[in-house]
Amino acid sequence: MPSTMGSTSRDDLSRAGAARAETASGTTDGTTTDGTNGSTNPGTTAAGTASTARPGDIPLRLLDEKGVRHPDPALDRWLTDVDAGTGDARAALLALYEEMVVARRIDAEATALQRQGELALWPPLQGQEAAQVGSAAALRTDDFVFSSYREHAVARKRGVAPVDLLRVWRGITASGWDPYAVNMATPQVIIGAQALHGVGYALGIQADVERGVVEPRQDGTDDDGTAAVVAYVGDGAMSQGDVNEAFVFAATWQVPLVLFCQNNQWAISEPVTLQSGVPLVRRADGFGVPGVRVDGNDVLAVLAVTREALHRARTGGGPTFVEAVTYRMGPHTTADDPTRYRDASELDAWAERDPVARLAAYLRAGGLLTDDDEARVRAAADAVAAELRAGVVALEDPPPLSVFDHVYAGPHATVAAERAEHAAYLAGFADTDTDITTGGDAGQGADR
Ligand SMILES: Cc1ncc(C[n+]2csc(CCOP(=O)(O)OP(=O)(O)O)c2C)c(N)n1
Ligand SMILES: [Mg+2]
Repeated sequence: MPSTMGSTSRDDLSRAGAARAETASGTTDGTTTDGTNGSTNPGTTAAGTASTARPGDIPLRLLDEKGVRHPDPALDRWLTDVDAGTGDARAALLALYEEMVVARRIDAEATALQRQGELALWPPLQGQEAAQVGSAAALRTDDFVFSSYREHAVARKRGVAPVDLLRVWRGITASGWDPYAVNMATPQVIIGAQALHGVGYALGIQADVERGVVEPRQDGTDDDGTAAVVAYVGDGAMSQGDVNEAFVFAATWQVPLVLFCQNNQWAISEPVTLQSGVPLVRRADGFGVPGVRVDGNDVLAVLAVTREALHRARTGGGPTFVEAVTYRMGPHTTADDPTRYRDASELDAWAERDPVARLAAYLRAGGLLTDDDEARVRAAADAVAAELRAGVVALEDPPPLSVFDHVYAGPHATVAAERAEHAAYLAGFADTDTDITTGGDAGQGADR
């Protein structure tokens, strides 16, 4: 069928999306440009500028862009541990801060490693630290996470070693870690597929509980109930069939799932406004799934809404959709040049909302982050980066033929033929190289 959409009309469409965002809500995150919603949540302030704006369109927020904490009883109720004013509360806040700083440092180191030829590719997370650390901090160890390829801070919080985060990006393995060791699946690159995987796992949790295989936890805390699943998707994934099907199944079966969308404003070079003229959170309503829009650069608000959503999931309340409004400050991947499609002014505007600086400002104002603390956190981040670098450059290339090892669980004639063909090809280099033709275990190795 002939294409009806040439490159010119695609460009026009992108511009139309951007223009629509400008007129609809002032900025691409649905907040107003005059800052009127910068400090308070719906119910205590005017809605956005769009005539069609609804209260739920304004992202819930506890820390404003200057790091000033604003009360919100509905959210504060989920933060009694970090709000307690005790030594433990301070330690918990500092731990969140350290996680975010370390995540950014790992990201910078991985980007440098890619530039130096040590990694094939890297998808940076810079700007999304609060969305990832805040949501991951709400999880129990027996919960299960399905993510895309950008959730490095979530993976770290689950216990994935930094070097394991990078294995797959070095191109030496088809995976990176044992999912069952950390209750997090390895990164999913098929956009949105992990939403369905999440629903399936959540159905399994439900079935285990119904059959008495697993007892829901009953400690008398807000964390009580069954295990739950968090599936992370991007804004671009929201237009995938898989995600929409996941919504339908999740709502039908009322599974213990949090579908957590990091709306980082871009799907590679396509702005979110191109695929939706209204906030993504409104889509949840159409599936009968409760939706909440949160400032994804506010780690406290993210922690609170994720805890509430997980509580609902654990206690039979079914799925929740979270739209965390954030921003991808770097390129889509190291193979991308975002200056080709977005203005520097946009990045500047979002830099004002930097999630790490925002939490630091809050902590400093309360005397919870001293110069010594900052130095310690930075040193810890540098140490992780140094260990990461040393670990990555020491990773050995796998034997070339091992690429055929795990295509199927058992022997397969086509794979065997391809393996033999490639072995013959490699044998052609035998006199120019040391023996690169050996290796692999012909099907059943333990390569990760
Ligand atoms: C099914 C499918 N279609 C297309 C792609 C190519 N692709 C890779 S990343 C990407 C954009 C995804 O954007 P978003 O969901 O917003 O996630 P982000 O990269 O911003 O974290 C696309 C279209 C893919 N990997 N899978
Ligand atoms: Mg995106």
